[in-house]
Amino acid sequence: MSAPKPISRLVSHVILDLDGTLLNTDSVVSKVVKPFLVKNEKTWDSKKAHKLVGKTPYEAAAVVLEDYGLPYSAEEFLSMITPVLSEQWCNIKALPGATRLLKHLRSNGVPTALASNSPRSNIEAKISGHQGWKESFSAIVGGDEVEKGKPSPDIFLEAAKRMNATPSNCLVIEDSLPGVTAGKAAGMHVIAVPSIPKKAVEFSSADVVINSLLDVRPEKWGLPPFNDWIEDTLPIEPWFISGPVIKGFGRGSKILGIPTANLPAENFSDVVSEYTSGVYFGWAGLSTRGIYKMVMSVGWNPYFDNTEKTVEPWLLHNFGEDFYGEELRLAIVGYIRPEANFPSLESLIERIQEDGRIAEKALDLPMYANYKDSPYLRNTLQLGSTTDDSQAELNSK
Ligand code: ADP
Ligand code: RBF
Ligand code: MG
Repeated sequence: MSAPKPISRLVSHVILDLDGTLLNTDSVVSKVVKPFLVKNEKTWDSKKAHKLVGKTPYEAAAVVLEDYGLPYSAEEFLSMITPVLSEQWCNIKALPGATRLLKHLRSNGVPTALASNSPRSNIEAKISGHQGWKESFSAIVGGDEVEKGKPSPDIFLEAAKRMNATPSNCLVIEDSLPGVTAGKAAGMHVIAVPSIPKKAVEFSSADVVINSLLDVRPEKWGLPPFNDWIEDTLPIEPWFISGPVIKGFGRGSKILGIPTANLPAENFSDVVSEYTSGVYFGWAGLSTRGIYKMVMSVGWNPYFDNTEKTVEPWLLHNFGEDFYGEELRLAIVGYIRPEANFPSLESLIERIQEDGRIAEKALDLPMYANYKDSPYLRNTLQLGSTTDDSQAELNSK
């Protein structure tokens, strides 16, 4: 997280972007584009996916066609892809912290608008899949309702106008560079939540850059604070992942004295990509050994500046041996903090030890302890990320 600039933090209204800020639209786009590429004898390259973020459909189409050398015009490509995509609009998952933020703003009477480059009808379809979202907005502005989309300030100015708000009293939350540019051009305060990893410097025009909506601190802007933190932890909608323990960097045990049982991130990229980087905790099941408390980091380890996103669970138990290849199942139930950089190895180690103490203690609270009995943690037959069924089974417990 970058240090916030000194600003007069008094806002009365909030304006939110939709795709990439509240919704994980990218994963749906890649789910649709992937099979299309296969049909055209090409392979989807997840490393190129970030190039589509914040683009209009036409711009994104042009990028895909060029990157993969496809023999279509952007219009032809869009006419083939759009019907398939449209069917998926109501199935896009909320990003971590999105529903929590909307509920908070609504229950505290903070007028909130939705301002998106996508056409109004698509916005309606996309938010229809999320209970309580539509009612959270006092105004919704689509790209087809103004003359120019982001990076032009029009959409944000129109949203402010519809809420009878002064632009300088508005707080914009945006994941894309065009969106941040538009918010600043509108004379508003801007929080950037980049969906493109490791590009925080490019967002320097924003007032503050955060990792995920879980890191929004409304009180910094003169808005009512969240009151759902419990003993330095934030309960989340649990997520479940599993896989064989693979070789990591080998430095956790050696340099930090903190071994992590890495999981193959590509096995559940659909789940992990949604859950942005950060330090989380929960329960870990090892088929032949038992169930243990666990604290983990997801992301790029800023201290080591990794190029690959990794999932690194540290089981709070002394095994005294390696267990590579064993099936590890995780129930992730809470959030602690964003991944950070540290001035020294000692301060990184001290912070991870502190995360361990926080997780150790929090997991005894009934709200987290209950998940220790999740059938998912013991079920060794089912591989990969969970289906909705196993999640429903768990939630009904
Ligand atoms: P690093 O030391 O960087 O995490 P690896 O990920 O390759 O390197 O190896 C660490 C290994 O240590 C894990 O894969 C696991 O087999 C083993 N291990 C032993 N104790 C623990 C523990 N308490 N938590 C996680 N992994 C552990
Ligand atoms: N690495 C970082 O660079 N920044 C962090 O904030 C950070 N937090 C971590 C928190 C926990 C609970 C764990 C287990 C690891 C964390 N690490 C962090 C990752 C650590 O650098 C990694 O496990 C080692 O590099 C071993 O691969
Ligand atoms: Mg490891």
